[in-house]
Amino acid sequence: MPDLETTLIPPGLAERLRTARYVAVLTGAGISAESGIPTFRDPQSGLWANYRPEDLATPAAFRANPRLVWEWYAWRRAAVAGVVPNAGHRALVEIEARVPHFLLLTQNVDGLHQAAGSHAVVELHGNIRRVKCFDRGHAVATWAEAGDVPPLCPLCGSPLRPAVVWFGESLPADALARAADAIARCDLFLALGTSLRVEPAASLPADALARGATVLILNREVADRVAPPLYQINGLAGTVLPALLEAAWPEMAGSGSRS
Ligand code: BV8
Repeated sequence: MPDLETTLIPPGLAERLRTARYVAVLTGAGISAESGIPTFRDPQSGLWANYRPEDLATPAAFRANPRLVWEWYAWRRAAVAGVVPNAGHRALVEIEARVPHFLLLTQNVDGLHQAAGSHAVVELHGNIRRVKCFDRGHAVATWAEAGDVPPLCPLCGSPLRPAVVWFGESLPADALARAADAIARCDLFLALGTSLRVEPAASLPADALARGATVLILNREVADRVAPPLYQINGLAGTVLPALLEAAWPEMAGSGSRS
């Protein structure tokens, strides 16, 4: 008798994954939620309860109040430093190992996919653990915590900022090119833990569908739907992805993929 979680997975979807030639994945904050990182839809806590991320993650916010924006990112870096990947991240590592071609496009800036062992990762919106200077983009690996806030670039003296893509900033050209190539070539596209509200990433699942790929949208807000080539599952990534892995490759059952 299949257990509840494997019944979560429509049979056609498991077969599509097992026989997929090229799997492209788009992840959002929801895949890190079970590691303890609040999503952008979650209300911010503590000091930041009165701020909306989209009001802080902009060049204008940084120009207006560099200290406030720097300290918000310092708070988020500290929050990310203490967390580990979850079963959802690990399931994607297993899928990458089992399909001929795989590319993971993430909107997340927490580095947890790489920490879990994913290799083919494109950080569409950068990485909060990396820092650069505001004026010239000089990468800076270490800075003095005491002293100027934000710290200043040792090369050009401009204030340091997180190496992430802010609202109103263009995504890196190479990231966009790799995303476009994945859309053109994939036969299965998984949109996982994202509200699909932020462009241009939000359009990727529809683009993949239009090009003939099978698409899964998994988050906590869609209605369950089995309408091949579109599948929607309302569920927890940390539960559904290990179940999808085991439904596609039953030999995985009991391998601890769900722990
Ligand atoms: C740009 C880094 C060109 C910073 C981020 C049309 C075309 C192009 C641009 C636009 C356009 N329309 C509007 C724009 C402008 C803007 C935009 O999209 N605005 C939105 C608000 C409408 N886009 C841009 O500015 C982009 N730049 O296009 O350049 C340009 C240049 C100049 C002028 C115009 C255009 C840059 C966008 C990147 C912004 N940077 N992050 C930082 O982190 O501080 S965005 C940030 O927010 C994230 O990276 C992510 O992308 C987004 C949050 O989305 P999600 O990850 O989906 O998270 P969310 O909380 O929304 O949802 C969580 C989901 O998980 C939910 O569905 C929930 O149900 C689910 N969930 C929760 N728990 C679980 C779960 N699912 C499964 N399991 C669970 N356990």
